[in-house]
Amino acid sequence: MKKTALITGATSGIGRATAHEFAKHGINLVLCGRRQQRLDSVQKALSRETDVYTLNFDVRDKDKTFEAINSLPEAFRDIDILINNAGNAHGLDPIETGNTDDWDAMMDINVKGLLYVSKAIIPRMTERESGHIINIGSSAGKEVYPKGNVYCASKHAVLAITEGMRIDLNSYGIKVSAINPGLVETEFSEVRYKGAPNANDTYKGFKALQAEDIAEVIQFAISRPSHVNIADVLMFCTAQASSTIVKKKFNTVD
Ligand code: NDP
Ligand code: 8X3
Repeated sequence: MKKTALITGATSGIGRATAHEFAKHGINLVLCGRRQQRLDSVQKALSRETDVYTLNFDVRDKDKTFEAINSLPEAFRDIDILINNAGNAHGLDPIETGNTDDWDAMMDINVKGLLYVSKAIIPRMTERESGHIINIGSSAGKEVYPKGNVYCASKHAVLAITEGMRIDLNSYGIKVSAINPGLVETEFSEVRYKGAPNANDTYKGFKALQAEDIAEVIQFAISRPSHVNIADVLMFCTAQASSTIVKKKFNTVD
């Protein structure tokens, strides 16, 4: 029987690449995001390969999140795979000058949004005693770097929540995994730097991970036999050794 995956943040970057990867493997898709045109175009591209349903909601809005997920038609209601991916960094400022709206956005989206989506999906997984939840953390969930403060905190929280989920859902046979990438070339930097013209300089001078690299690892994790859980993965591009050590062509340490 075909499996169904719900992916948050499927309009861009890692989420969209995962949707493409899953479609290749015939997995039915529920694609979530706020940008309807993007959802429509991903749906159009993938509908030739699999069944696709889209949900437009902001994960910060608890009621809308539950409303959207509870509105899924019967054919998409049983989610086998949940990819909690929606999230971003907002700003890169030292703590003393940090912007409280940025802090709210990161905690509300990356942490509370992930919890709301999970809360809406988990009951049908526990009922069926099966499912796989993959939380997209970050290397920022494993180490803290200068000016990373609140983003790092949000991703440390994602890691703690992942471990808590794995413990609490253990008796139901539900797999819980964290995939934690380092630098991935997506719209992430545009969002972090609020569309500044040099936002994409982040990825200059080295070959960053691509969204497809992460999607392939996610596909690997969800395709393991039922007795195998890939619990935690830290992924870097070859040029990256840690959050602060990146070998760049003209500039070895940033
Ligand atoms: P992108 O900016 O390319 O994608 C972010 C996605 O999240 C978009 O689809 C966006 O959709 C969605 N999203 C953002 N805010 C909300 C919201 N309030 N409600 C619903 N959806 C939202 O970035 P990435 O693909 O790189 O990021 C995906 C995940 O990977 C994030 O959790 C990020 O922290 C993590 N990550 C990224 C790394 C990187 O270097 N790029 C490294 C490590 C982890 P829309 O705007 O349509 O709502
Ligand atoms: C995104 C990677 O290094 O910008 O999570 O925190 S980093």
